[in-house]
Amino acid sequence: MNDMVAAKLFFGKGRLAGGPVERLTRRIADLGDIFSDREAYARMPADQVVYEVESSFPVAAGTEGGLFIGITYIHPGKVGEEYFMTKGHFHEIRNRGEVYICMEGEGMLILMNEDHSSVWAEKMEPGSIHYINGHTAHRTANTGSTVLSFGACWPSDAGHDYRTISERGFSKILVEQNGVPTLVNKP
Ligand code: S6P
Ligand code: ZN
Repeated sequence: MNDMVAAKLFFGKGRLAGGPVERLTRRIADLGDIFSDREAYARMPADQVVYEVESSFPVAAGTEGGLFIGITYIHPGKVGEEYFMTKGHFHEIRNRGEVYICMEGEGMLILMNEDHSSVWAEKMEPGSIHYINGHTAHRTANTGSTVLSFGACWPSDAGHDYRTISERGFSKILVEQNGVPTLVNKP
């Protein structure tokens, strides 16, 4: 058996274990291009953790037909009225889809079509399963007061296009309005 293959992983004590797992942490300082309220962003502690991702890559990146798995943990918080969220991306190979399964907390999966003309959102709650079509940018936001965690599974040749989102953003942002998560046009 290929010893690089993470044949079986366990989610225990709130962490992924049992195979080779890569961990990354995104802090406020890493997310300068995603939050809309620049003044509120400047007031945030640069080292505050916004989200963490644990990923397992059983095959080499670019392998056609393989799958990667990961768990994302988004901490509760806001920058101004905008909820803590992931950078968001299209897949480099645009037609590659993905599945998310919410494990704990509450949040929203924010989706945008390829020409940026349409943005919509699905509520995430423990047990909700989300099919993300190819050609669709995806980003998640924590709208609750506890950690939002969700599992993800995506094709190992999908790749990530962060640049398009970094340059143009999503055309709508998710903010709290009267206590309710609301999509509004990007200012
Ligand atoms: C990968 C998948 C997730 C995200 C993670 C962080 O295709 O969609 O594992 O990587 O939720 O989001 P982002 O946008 O910073 O990669
Ligand atoms: Zn993805």
